[in-house]
Amino acid sequence: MKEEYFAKNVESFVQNIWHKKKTYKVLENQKEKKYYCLSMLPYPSGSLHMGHIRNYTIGDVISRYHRMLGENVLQPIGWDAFGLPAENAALKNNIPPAVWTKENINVMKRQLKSMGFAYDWSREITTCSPDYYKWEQWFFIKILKKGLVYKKKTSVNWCPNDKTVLANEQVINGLCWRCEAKTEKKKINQWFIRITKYAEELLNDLKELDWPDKVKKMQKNWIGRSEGVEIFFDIIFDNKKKEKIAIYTTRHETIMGVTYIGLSIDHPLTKKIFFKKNQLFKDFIKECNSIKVSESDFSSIEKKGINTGIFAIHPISKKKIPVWITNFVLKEYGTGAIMGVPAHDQRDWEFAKKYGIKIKSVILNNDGSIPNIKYNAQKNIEKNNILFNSDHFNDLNCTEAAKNIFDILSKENIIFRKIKYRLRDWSISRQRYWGAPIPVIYLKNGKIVTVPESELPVILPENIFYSSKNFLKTNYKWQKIFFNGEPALREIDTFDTFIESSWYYIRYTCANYKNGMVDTKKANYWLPIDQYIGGIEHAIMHLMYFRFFHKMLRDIGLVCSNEPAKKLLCQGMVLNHAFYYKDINGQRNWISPSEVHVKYDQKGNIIKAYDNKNNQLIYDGISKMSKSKNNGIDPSLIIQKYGADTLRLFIMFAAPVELSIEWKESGIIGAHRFLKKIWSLTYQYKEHIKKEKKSINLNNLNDSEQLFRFKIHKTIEKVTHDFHKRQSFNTAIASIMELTNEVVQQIKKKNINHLLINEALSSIILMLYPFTPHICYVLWQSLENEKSIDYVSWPTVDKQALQQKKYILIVQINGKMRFKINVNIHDTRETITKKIFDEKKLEKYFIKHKIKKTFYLPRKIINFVLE
Ligand code: ANZ
Repeated sequence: MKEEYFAKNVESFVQNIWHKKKTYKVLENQKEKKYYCLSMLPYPSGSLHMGHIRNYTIGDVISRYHRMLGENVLQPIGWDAFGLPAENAALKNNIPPAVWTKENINVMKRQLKSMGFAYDWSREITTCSPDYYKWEQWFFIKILKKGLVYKKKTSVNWCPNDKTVLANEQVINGLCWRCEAKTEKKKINQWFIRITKYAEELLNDLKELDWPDKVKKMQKNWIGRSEGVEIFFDIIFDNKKKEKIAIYTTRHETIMGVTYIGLSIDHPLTKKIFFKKNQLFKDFIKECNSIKVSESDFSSIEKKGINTGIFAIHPISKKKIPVWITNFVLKEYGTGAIMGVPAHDQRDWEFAKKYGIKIKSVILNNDGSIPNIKYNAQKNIEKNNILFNSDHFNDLNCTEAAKNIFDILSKENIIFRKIKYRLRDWSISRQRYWGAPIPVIYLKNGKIVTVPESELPVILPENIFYSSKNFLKTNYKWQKIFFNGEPALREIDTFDTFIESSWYYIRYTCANYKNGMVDTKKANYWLPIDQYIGGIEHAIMHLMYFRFFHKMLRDIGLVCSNEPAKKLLCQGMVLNHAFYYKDINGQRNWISPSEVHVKYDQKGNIIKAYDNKNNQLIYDGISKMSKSKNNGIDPSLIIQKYGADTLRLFIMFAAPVELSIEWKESGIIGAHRFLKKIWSLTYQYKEHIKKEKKSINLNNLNDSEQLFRFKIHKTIEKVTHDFHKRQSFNTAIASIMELTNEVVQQIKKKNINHLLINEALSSIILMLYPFTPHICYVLWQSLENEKSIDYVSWPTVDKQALQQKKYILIVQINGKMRFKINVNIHDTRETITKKIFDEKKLEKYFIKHKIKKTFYLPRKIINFVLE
């Protein structure tokens, strides 16, 4: 151990040992308790950003802690290596996506290693490798044969910028989740997986999960279970009853307020009424199809429709009601037809208002008044609101009316309870090159067949010249094949990359397994994941798909658990200040933090900001570190300057894991200073410790030593609690720092008990090890411990030490602290007061003045108010 702390030397020394000894390689061991800790795998975008660093540091801290508890810990890592950015980079730099991706992986792998994460590198996965995607092709065929996959021409979300289809989940507020271009609707042939078959289970099993409520709620809303009824209405053509159509409603108690029927443009009846020849209809369809909004925005579009001139018969009043074709009724929800109740539904109201359709209110307000529906539909209807205008249902509340109406209509067999879901089947084909090929072949006779298992994987050609067109589309050499001697064509769409990330966590349990997708025995040993860590942005897509995949894998017998991950932690973002200046064209130029100079006033407000070229900068506030605002900090630079341990410590100390961190170089400096302090403390004391290493004789401790020992074990207790029960790592670190300060105080004393200092320092080093493993490795070694810290257990609390016999009471005079007194735990207030009066240093206060009042807070403070 050198006198001065050089993070770089320490870290490369320790990382070398880990690498050589394969310290974190694990095998299945039925005798040991397993712990599977997983951080979401990175996309190899080029280099690690601070968001990655935070995610992976949290995972590593938790993993190392569980290792110290004696558990068999699996912490793997891999690369989510397919995806669009590789194609864009290929176009820009004229290199094949595969080359770009692999180069990035190499860079990022080095960075991960420099952070000292305890990964089992023997299980590393790269999803663009044929060894990996072979098995998802195999799985696709398996579930296709089970009826869980189908191909359909549908209207899909289309990103005109990325020129590919997006799943519903990939459209956020009408924008592409990746490039934020406005999405469009387009009709194309797509492969789908029937996630809807699992809707009920995906919803119900949320209850089992120890996941943040926010994520569970988002999933629940996305699945969108709705309990309602289908009601059949008779349809009259040319004064004759001709058809029955079903509408879906969740509010059938409003049936007496129905003033029209609304059909979607794709409803079978719509097509029947208007033959293609009808120009009015054709124009309307064309107009509707050109509306470039996603489904989520449908309710807010301008309502439009055409009156069909056809009527439906109201099933209770038997009156004729008009049938309209509308642009706001979705084809794929419910039955694609609605009963319009404009008084009580805003969308229906907007439509009725526009076309002068009757609006009839049938439910009173909460206070019994008649609703004002002049400007809006009625809002805030509750189940106990009373009906009016509703013939023999008048005076019933909504619940009673719903029951009565149901009973009446069910006698005629025209009402049925139905459960609907918002969740749609997952469209998994992408019109992109850089993805796993879908293992399907199109025969000349129009038949579609799957690739024989013996021919898997269908390998994606890698060393290619890349153009903006879908490369597979123009690569006839690859596309044209012979199947059973007949010329045939390969599918040129590739899988949505969310497929790869839906099952990688299983493959880690048997990463090198050659005989199948999953080695069931190993998978069942490790699964479910005990702790999963990732960003909240994955709340719906990835976290839903991977639950779905797990259930399908269970149903084909490859795993036995119901859910992939028991516990989920969503880490907060890393934020930084952003600055820019506008150039002559009005373009914003975002300046990297390393080039920004800021002057502050006394209150810490920014007075002036400028860059290296002296451009006056505009402060844009604090926001997530991002490429678009150029406000990211390169982790490698921080590691180079201060070391990985400092970065790890800062990241874990700056805020509770689920909240945002504000980047502060001063915080980094503080963390570094703390590590230096521990280093020099250990350096100073290692000689004494060497000499006096005996077990502590607890009977010989004096009062102050007892108190010190109490503090040591109280800290272990607190930190353990913070780790285990609360996952509150920042407070754990704060407690370790406090104990360190106490050690510093202790060594200033004359009679130092070196054994106690050793106990304190050792506990500090052990508790810090999950956060800053490199420095702790060396410090531990320097304390003459034979066993490497990598194999030492988490410190345990000595209950005896916690039976505190003494404590410190603060003595205040007129509210100011004047003294600290050591008192026995059983001392009464009288004894304590007497002791204080006997104290020489306090004599001067009590001789001159009389005591007016005394405030006593047992075990904490005593305050004398003097006259
Ligand atoms: C009558 C009614 C009266 C409705 C009222 C609401 C309020 P959730 O709860 O989200 O499932 N609806 C049904 N199918 C539709 C479709 N294909 N496109 C657009 N809207 C559709 O929503 C169910 C409600 O959404 C249904 O209940 C129906 O309007 C509408 F005061 O029927 B309601």
